Amino acid sequence: MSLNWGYDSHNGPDQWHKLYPIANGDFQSPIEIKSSEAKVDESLKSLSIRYNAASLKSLVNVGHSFQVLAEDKENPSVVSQGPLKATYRLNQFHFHWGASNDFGSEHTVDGKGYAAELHLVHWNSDKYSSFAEAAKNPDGCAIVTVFIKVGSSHPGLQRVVEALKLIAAKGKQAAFTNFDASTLLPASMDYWTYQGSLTHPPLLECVTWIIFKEPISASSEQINLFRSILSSAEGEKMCPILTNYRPIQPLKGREVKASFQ
Ligand code: GRE
Ligand code: ZN
Repeated sequence: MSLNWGYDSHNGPDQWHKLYPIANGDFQSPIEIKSSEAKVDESLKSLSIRYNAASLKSLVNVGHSFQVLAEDKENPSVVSQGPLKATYRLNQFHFHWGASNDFGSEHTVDGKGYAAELHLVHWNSDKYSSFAEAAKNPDGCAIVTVFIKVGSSHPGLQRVVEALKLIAAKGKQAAFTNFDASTLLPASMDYWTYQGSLTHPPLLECVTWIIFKEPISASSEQINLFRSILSSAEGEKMCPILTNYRPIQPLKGREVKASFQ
């Protein structure tokens, strides 16, 4: 694998194990959710999400995707309850997508993928002092996940996609404040949960995944704008990020729980 991992054939998901052997570990993500095999768990509490619009700060092009970064020290946005035994702070959110609207989500449900997938990435601030420290532990991170299907335009997402022109090239950053990330959540709080990993290097097995059953809709124009951001830096040959999802990984005996019947 070349110096930098990515999603091309020479540096993509099939190559990652060479530098990150945990790629073949027992708790890797994403997975296919088989809805009929998910175990309904009556003891799963409903999720508590308390997002604070003031905690979002900036938008950054990280070369393989873009991220909306949160201030996670003071007045953080948090998630707790559900399968979680602690309070987890929002660190950033980002999306995964594909070259066409037929695929692009990382997780799949009963063999079906969605056009895109939103990851709201949180870390356990009751036990750890930073995202980096938390990510070394199985109870370190919680990623709240929302599937995105193609349909009507999403008003909450519109502010995000309109700002992408400010960060077209790798390494660019722009202010992105006063955004209520809860506008990106579906109406139903029904979810699946399982224990897994970050879906790109370093692929650490630190994630309690919380995956909402109900997708949100975005227009094909909005998803097209994801595909307009570049993996190349300013002045380099322009290279749009057409795809950035990892294929599904083996379940290896893990249990997927459902919060709903
Ligand atoms: C991921 O989703 O794979 C991820 C993060 C944050 C840091 C590293 C990482 O969400 O791999
Ligand atoms: Zn992700």
